[in-house]
Amino acid sequence: MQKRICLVMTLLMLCGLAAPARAQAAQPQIAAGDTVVFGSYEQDGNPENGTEPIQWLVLDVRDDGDAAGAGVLLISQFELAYRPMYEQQGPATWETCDVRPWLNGEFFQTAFTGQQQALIALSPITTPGNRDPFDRSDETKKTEISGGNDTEDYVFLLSYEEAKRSFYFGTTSDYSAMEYRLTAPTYTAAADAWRSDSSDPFASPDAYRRVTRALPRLVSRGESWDVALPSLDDYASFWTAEVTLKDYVSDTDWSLRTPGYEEGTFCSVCGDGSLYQSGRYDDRGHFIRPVLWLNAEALAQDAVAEKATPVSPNTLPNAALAGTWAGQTDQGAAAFVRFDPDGYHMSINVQGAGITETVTCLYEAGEDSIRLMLIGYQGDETNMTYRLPSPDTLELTNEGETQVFTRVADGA
Ligand SMILES: [Ca+2]
Repeated sequence: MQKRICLVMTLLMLCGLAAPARAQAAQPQIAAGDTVVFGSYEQDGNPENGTEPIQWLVLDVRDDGDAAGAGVLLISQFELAYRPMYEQQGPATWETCDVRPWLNGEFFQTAFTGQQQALIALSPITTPGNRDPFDRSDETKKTEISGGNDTEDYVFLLSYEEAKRSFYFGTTSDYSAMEYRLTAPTYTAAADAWRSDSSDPFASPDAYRRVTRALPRLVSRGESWDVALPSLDDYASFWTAEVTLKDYVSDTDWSLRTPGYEEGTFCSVCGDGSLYQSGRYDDRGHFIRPVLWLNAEALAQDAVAEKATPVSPNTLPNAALAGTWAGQTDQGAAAFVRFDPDGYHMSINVQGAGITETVTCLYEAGEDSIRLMLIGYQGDETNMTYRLPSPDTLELTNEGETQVFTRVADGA
């Protein structure tokens, strides 16, 4: 509790996650954190209604100033499949595992049209090795588990290092990064995992949808796509609902291509977004989130790939709250808080007194109240009241303590 109050009463600025609020230029602007719709794959458990469009999260943007080299790094928002990394017991690396030929063969052929395939880069892939940092044996006897030979792949899995660094989206908080790694299997993938373990019928699509409502989801607008962001209640439901994803899928780890501490094991990302570095062998299955570099040209053609527009579940009852506000922490550090005009994203930035930290939050504002959920704190929330005694002054009151902030230019 102390930590939460401290983070809130210290403040911040940053537009961190707020990429969606960025001004639109003539060409579609893409930034890490955006959502892209590209390709399609069976996801809703009903093959008769065809495949469903794939929702991708942008992890990185490469702008080489030359259209041929420009591209966006995409990871599927949801886990699209449940497959063993390799079926036979024995040493395997990314190069020799079973998921690699599946991603670059059946998945590549099924999920993308020929036109789409032509816009996916053939990426040079290097997989770093791994070694148990807690190995107590003599330094000279420690052996690194090899990541295997370099490969070239259209579709691949993230390495441990890529997963660790790719999900910050402008924050400096490891908790925020963890949170952005949250995912869930599609209904189809979850049902596959369920059937590998049980002969009982799996949850209904509606019941399953309720336990995955914490995740942003595509909504068709006819000619274009929106991505509906979860409300704070929906977001908290990932941990706090009476029935959660864990009641249907006990283990939602998604696999990485980096070896674990033993040959034939692979690192993964756990259901709570933390990284599992020691790896495990499992011939039953792991959830798969495909990754690829998409040529930037693809986004200029709506029929090939499209950026989805994020839609906030909130409105802002007092527009004057939006913007960046400067104050001070108890320790004298500069603190900035930024409320985005979408009534949803908020960030806190503290600089000084030995602290440099940017964290992102979700918020809901009423006429004089603010409900704040720190991303990465498993649905914990803080409630405060606010006053705007002048257009340039903001008073925030939390547990009887009031702090005063002054408006500054965005990005100051
Ligand atoms: Ca379907």
